Amino acid sequence: MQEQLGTAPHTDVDPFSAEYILNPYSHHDALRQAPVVRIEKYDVLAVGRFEQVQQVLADYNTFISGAGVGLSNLKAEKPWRTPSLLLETDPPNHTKNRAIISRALSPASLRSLRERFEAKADDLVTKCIALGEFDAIPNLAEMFPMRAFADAVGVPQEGRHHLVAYGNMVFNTMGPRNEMFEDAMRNAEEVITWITNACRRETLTKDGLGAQIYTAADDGTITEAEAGLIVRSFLSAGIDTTTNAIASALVCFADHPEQWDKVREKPDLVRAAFEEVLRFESPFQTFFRTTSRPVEIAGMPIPANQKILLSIGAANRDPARWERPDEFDITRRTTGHVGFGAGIHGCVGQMIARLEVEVLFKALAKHVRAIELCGVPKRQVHNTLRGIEKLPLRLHS
Ligand code: OVP
Repeated sequence: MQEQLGTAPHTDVDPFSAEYILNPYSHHDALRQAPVVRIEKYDVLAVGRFEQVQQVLADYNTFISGAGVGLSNLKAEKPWRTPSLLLETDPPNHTKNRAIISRALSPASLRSLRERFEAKADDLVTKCIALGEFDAIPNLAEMFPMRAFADAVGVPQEGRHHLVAYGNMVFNTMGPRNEMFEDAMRNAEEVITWITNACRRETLTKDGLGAQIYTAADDGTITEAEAGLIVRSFLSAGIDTTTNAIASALVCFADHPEQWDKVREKPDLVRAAFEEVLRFESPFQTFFRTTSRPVEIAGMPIPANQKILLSIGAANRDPARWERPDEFDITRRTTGHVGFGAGIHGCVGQMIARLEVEVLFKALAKHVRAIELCGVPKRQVHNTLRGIEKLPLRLHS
């Protein structure tokens, strides 16, 4: 008789149910009850402990991205778009493409963006103050990346709202085919047409990050089509993530006015505060890897070709890794949080994300004494992102 090795305990937690999404933190203990758990509803494995999430992210040869980072296996099911040349691919192709986009996002490349971001942040904050009570999602959290980041990439002004819709498509389709998935894809054709056009060399401004990717096509390192797909990654990953990070940061500071006071007194704390926001309310809550071979996680045997859900949100609040994990504290040591992922697929845009948030919140610190919540924020029910749909605020100057 064959002895059964340690098997993953089953859980009926559904990370893609509205109930979970509205309050993921009350379900994370169930995901962290063992190094690996089996989610019955989708018949996938999940890791939520910091140690295992870290381990899976580090071992990119065993836990691959090339079968997609959503629930669906892109090698078995036909994907709705050409897979990303960065997110949904493995070495050696990943390595080559990553080098190209890394160069465009290098510190030297970003240095020249700061002043332009500062002017936009100052202008936007002044306007938001003048609005009195306003919805900070369209007017601030979306508006800033939509101006700062989209200008930096060099995409057309006209139709930029498609960027938010596209982000919703890309991130919601990482989950199961539920209502959120279908809702996000409702207008897919029109959105894809706009995005595809925005990624073309002829459409992009001559001096932006997008145009910089095409220099790799000019020297023959990649094809013209590959350059377009790498530009598409900017537009897929660069808006909704930052938008929801900004929205969460606003809520954190509205809920913790004493910590906003600290930032106002010492605006250089903004960068540390942002890392705590990413730990406390990780925008990219869940994604998947797929095993390329049979492997063990903490002694539990896992077959090849197995989808594994990584709960970034649970790892970033794992009590085994963090003291007072459910407390928002901008003075804590946040080093090692996995809000930007880790390893070879770790967020390639993290420096531009940090720059955007630093500049925006420094402008807020300069002009705004208090961030007042004028109602309960309305959560966005979203398969992957920790999203906010409506955020009634007043900024007191
Ligand atoms: C957060 C990310 C997310 C969504 C799309 C892509 C990347 C892409 O490369 O298309 S990283």
